[in-house]
Amino acid sequence: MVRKNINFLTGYVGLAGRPNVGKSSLMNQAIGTQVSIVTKRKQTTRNPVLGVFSSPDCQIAFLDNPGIDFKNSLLLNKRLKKIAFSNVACTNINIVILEATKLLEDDRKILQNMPDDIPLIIVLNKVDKIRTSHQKEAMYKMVADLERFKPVEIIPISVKKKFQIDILIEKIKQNLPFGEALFNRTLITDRDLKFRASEIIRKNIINCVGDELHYHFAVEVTSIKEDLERSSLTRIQATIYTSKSSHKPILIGEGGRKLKIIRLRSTRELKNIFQGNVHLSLWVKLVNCWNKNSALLDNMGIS
Ligand SMILES: Nc1nc2c(ncn2[C@@H]2O[C@H](COP(=O)(O)OP(=O)(O)OP(=O)(O)O)[C@@H](O)[C@H]2O)c(=O)[nH]1
Ligand SMILES: [Mg+2]
Repeated sequence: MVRKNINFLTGYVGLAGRPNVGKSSLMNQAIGTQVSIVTKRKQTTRNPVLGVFSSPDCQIAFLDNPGIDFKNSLLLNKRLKKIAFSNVACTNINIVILEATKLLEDDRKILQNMPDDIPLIIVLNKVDKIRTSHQKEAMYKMVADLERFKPVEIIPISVKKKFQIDILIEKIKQNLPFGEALFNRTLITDRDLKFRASEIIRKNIINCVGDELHYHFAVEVTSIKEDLERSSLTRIQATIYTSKSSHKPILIGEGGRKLKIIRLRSTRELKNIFQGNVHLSLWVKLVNCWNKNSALLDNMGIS
């Protein structure tokens, strides 16, 4: 018989919601470091990312998921939706994140599709955007409307202002089962350095290019090697896949200027992860319709 540790609370918490509502921001804030990339563009998260919060009396394993978009019919998007829903089917608690300023049809659909047998917390993020009494009233109406999804809690928060994150953690703890820690208490994510490096590069590309490119590129780190001659130098090689030849010059920029900015910004962040100097080489490669190519999506772990 497996004995439960009655002094320790532990479990998986799934994060679900439309793209751009702040799922990754919330997880990073809760665990106190950036393990999942955040940008102002939709569908930043493509692969689920585990982020572990550990304290003396509990361990919460957050599962950050891709944003769920019911309208986009691209193969990439269909896979992201499937990944997100399958990940919230095997958790101890789920959190659906909404924006406090609006409740959209997709929010309702997501709530309707959440598993009935797993406790649900609804979080209304970005309350810092609520300024007028009219907006406040609309949010109260929204809360009343959301009661029919039978959440165990509805909590307004602002990740940006760090408002009520501690209360959310307390509510999560109240709904967690007793048990032994799931992971070593020093672990913050199960994602390897290749994945984390490719995500940092992807974030810096998203921030440097316009919306027209956002859904049309992917990053693969092909090699990470320690330099044997120069200690504390890591050499990283990565390929940026793009689906249209017209996108290549946009990514590279005049005289390679854009790619240089991406490389410099990424290198700065990679130094923190690799705790030393980093030399990053980037290549841009044309792969027609990579986001409709099931073999390539499989390779990137989006299956
Ligand atoms: N004003 C405000 N902005 C926020 C807050 N939380 C997150 N954001 C911003 O919302 C944007 C999207 O945040 P993400 O954390 O990437 O959202 P996401 O839900 O993970 O998005 P996908 O990965 O695309 O599904 C970023 O620009 C964040 O800085 C908040 O509390 N207030
Ligand atoms: Mg995200």
